Amino acid sequence: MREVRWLFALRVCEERGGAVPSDGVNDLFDLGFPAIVGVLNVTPDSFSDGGRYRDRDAAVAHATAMRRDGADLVDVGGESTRPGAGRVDAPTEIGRVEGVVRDLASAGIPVSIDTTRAAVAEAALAAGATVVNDVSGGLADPAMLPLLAEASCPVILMHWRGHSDRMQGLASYDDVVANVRDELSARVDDAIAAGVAAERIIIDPGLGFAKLAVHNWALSARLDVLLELGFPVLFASSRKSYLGALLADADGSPRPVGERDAATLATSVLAFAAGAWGVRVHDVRGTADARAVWLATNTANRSEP
Ligand code: PMM
Repeated sequence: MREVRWLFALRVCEERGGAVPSDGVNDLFDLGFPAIVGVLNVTPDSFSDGGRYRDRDAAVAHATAMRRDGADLVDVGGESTRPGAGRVDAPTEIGRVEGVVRDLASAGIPVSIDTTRAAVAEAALAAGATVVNDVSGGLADPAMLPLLAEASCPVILMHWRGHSDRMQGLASYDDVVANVRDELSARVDDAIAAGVAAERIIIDPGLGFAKLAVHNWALSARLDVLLELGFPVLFASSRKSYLGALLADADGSPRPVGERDAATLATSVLAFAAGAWGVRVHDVRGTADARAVWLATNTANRSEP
C-alpha cells in the first residue's frame, strides 16, 4: 500500500514539477511520502526569516508560495527561539499569529502553530490551525497538554531543556542519543497521561535546542534510535548554526544563514532515507525537488519497466 501511494505521489510530483500536494490534516500521518513543513516566522528576530514576514500580507503571500511549492503544512511562529532570545508576552505572540493563521486557514492552507503557550495554541486553533508544534514538548506551560488532549489535534513534541535565553548552558549529555530518546519518551508518556492520543503524536529531536554541533550530528546519524520509540519523527535542521559552522570559511567565519540551503537539503534527504516522517524547512521549493528525486529513486526498482 505504501509503495502504491509513493508511486501515485511520484506521478503527481512529476506532473507538478516536483511539488507533491496533500489534502490536509487527515492525511498528515499517511501521506505516503515524507512531509514538508514550511517555516513561517512572523517575528522581528528569528535567526533566518526574522522581520521578513511581520506584515500580514507578506506572511500570507509567502505561505501561499510555500504551499504551491509543496509544503504539506505551514508552521507559523510568533516567538523567536533563536539561542539567547528573550520572551515576548502571550498577547504579543497572539497578536502576531492570529490573523495570519486565520487568513491561511481560510485559504485552505494547513497550519501548525509553533508555540510553547497554551493560550497561543488555543487562539491559533480557534483561528483555524490544525496542528500544535510545541518546542518544549509540553514542559513550558502546564496548561498545554490538557489543551492538546481536549483539542485532539496532531501535536509535535520536541526535545527541549529550557528557554532560549539559557538553553545553551544545558547542552550537557552522557550519551546524547540515548538521553534525548529517554527525555522525549518521558514527554510522550506525559502527553498520553494527560489524554493526548498516541496516534496524534510526532516527535522531534530539537536540533540546536540545548545542543552543540556534535550533539546535532550524533542525533542526525541515529534517527533510527528515535524511530524505535514508535512515533513519526520530524527533522528540523534548516539553516541552523551547526550547518553554518560546518561550512565556515578558512578564517572561521560561519557560512551566512541565507547560504545554508544546499547543506539543509543534504540533511533532509538523509533524514528521508533514515525514515523521518518529515522535515521542517525554509526552502520548500528546493526540498520538494529533493523529495521528488528521492521518491523517484526509491520507487524506480519497484515500478513496472
Ligand atoms: N526550530 C525552530 C523553531 N521551531 N519546531 C520544531 N518542531 N523543531 C525545531 O527544530 C524548531 C521548531 C527554530 O528555527 P526557526 O527560527 O527557523 O524557526
